[in-house]
Amino acid sequence: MQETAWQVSLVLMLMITFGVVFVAINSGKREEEYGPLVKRAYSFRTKLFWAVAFVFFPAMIYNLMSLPYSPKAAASSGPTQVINVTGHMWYWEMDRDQVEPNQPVDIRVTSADVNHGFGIYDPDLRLIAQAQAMPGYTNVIHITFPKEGTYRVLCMEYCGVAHHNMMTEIKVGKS
Ligand SMILES: [Cu+2]
Repeated sequence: MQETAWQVSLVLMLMITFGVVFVAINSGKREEEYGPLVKRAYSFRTKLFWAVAFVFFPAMIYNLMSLPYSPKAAASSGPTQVINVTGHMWYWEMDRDQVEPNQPVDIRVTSADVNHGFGIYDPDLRLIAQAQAMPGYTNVIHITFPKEGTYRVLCMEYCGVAHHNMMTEIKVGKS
């Protein structure tokens, strides 16, 4: 009985050994077969990277160019007009909403409660300036409005359920 168990065990162990050796040899072969395939895939990935870079880099530059990094220095003269702005949930409080065109304006932006975003859009609804409205701190926007018209102010920082209602206007024109 013991003799039989030993022989069966030996046969099973040999089968497992052959199995392991078979797999080891085969997987080595497979690696060789996959080598060129992997190389091709990697070179495709490299090409794809450069194709994407060449397409998206100019597109990114083009898109970022229209952002108002610094309001264009328009010809301005005369005294600086000051608008004091306080953001509240959910409205803008401004001590004036009308300014002269082609005269410098300082917009002093703060908040009474949470962070808001004070974004000014020109009559064509292009963002021309923005500042963070922060409680306990005043950010100042130096700007000169070149065109007469109604400029819209929208909140650019999500500040609660009625965030979308935080709109107001600045009228640029002779008083
Ligand atoms: Cu908001």
